[in-house]
Amino acid sequence: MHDLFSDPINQAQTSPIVIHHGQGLVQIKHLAPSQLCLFHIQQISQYSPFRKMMTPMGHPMQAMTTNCGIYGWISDNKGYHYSEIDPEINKHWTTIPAEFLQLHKYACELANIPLFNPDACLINQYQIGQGMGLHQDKDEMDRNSPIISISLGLNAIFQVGGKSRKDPIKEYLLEDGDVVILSNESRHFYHGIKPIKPNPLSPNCLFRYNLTLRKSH
Ligand code: MD6
Ligand code: FE
Repeated sequence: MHDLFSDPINQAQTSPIVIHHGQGLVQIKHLAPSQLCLFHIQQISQYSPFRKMMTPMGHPMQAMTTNCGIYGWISDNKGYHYSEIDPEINKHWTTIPAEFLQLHKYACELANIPLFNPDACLINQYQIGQGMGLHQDKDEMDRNSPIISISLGLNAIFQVGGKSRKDPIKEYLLEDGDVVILSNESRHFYHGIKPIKPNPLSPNCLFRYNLTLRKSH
């Protein structure tokens, strides 16, 4: 079958590099075809627009978010949870594009982790200067299922600590097209994104996007 990743031209451009950082944290460099992913994000955000969620403490999150999949991650007066309905439009979220699922499958194979079926894809959009505070992802019913994350656009510094907020933090550079997998122990680690910096060599690149493919139920 012809697909994105069996195309020799595409493979020659991307030639992914798998880096095992330990404790189930895997980074795959140059995996995602960025233009195609950005096209899908644009389509998804025309249906379910990017919006600012509130934290349970009542503060707005810095990044804007939307979702695709059976479930979407939202925050409202009930706190953080997954919902089948996008409350902005009162409709189901749109489906996860086939190419995201293909990318997810390929990333699981390369990282040698068991394949799972994502039912939720959270999309974050960061402007320059915005970041995300240290947090653990624990709103999923199956908290042991890995999370696959795809970085697009501007670079980010990904901070990863441990199971306690006080644990020492390591920093990893995430570039356009990089995939990160949090599995095993690292699935439960605190992590965050430092404020995004502009790229002086690409002054027209104004955003970073992050897709996370999850099994929420
Ligand atoms: C981001 N990522 O990269 C934020 N969570 O913008 C996350 O919060 C994240 O990259 C769980 C698993 C992987 C991640
Ligand atoms: Fe997270």
